[in-house]
Amino acid sequence: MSQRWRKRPEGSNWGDFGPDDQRGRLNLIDEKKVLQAADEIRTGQTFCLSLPLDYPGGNVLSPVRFPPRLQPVIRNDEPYYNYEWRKKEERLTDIASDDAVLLYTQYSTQWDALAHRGSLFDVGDDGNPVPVYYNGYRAGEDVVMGEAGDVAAHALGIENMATHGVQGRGVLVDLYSHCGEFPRREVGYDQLMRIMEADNVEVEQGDILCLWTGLDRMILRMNKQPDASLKEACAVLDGHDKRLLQWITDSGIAAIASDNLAVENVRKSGPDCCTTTLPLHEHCLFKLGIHLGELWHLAELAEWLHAHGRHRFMLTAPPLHLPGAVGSPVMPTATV
Ligand code: UVW
Repeated sequence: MSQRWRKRPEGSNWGDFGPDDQRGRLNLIDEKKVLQAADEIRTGQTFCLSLPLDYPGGNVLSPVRFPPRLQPVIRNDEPYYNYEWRKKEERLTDIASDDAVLLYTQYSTQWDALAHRGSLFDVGDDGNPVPVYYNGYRAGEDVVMGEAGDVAAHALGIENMATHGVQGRGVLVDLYSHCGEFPRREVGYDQLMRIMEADNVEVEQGDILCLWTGLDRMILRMNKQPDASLKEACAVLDGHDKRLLQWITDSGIAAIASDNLAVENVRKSGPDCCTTTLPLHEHCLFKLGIHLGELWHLAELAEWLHAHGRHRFMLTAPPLHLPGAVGSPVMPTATV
């Protein structure tokens, strides 16, 4: 029993990786797993699994997240951009530019930190649910917003991923070839197992599961002017399927990434019986410490793997080492 909780959520693994664990299932990516990943390198070819970070473009997918905005650094009261140093001293030929960026950490290709989604839960076992995150870390104490609107996750921030390195074995499941673009299919346990069996895909403990749905190609095709059809396109996992959630628990997957918006379907509300809008997020981020990667660019890798009869690869995907952030852009690289 930890000081942070007397009772843990049903189906959670809180405490299994230590009372103060902040890395969750990333703990399953150990030296042995990295060597297994290295075994998957046969040609040395690499794939960039990030969209350009100004994609998808606009705000169709999420009205509250905006494309990155670059601006010049101000130096001596003027923009330090294409700056001609001869303004200071006639003899100098230097030209210099320096920029700053307003970056919504979850606008484009990203990881969700474990501080991204929590739940009201009765950790004290006294009938009083309180807002907590994975392993009982507290909203307001560990994940805080100051009066000036300054925010920081002092626990479970993205730095816990960054310092791990997030290098391991990726396993790609090609949902696109089975589900297409329209209509959107919600893939539950039965269909996922059928697809993996048909394609001979095996997932082992400590693997990072990558689900290619084809949404990345649609996003790129729309050339930063996406329309609302994106919200109804390509496969998503069915987070309400309890057998699927149980499989995620039993499989020992270290993390899940997809090229879609949220790995699972995003609905305004779920069935009446359900107390969360995003049950797969709750299961992964809150209960099991499984990080979720979203809006990755998997298309070229998926096609290459298909052409070569493979599913596994070395995946290197550390987020920005940005202490206290609850999400981060990521530039994942696959090596085959
Ligand atoms: C959604 O955008 C719904 O998911 P996430 O918050 O994980 O990005």
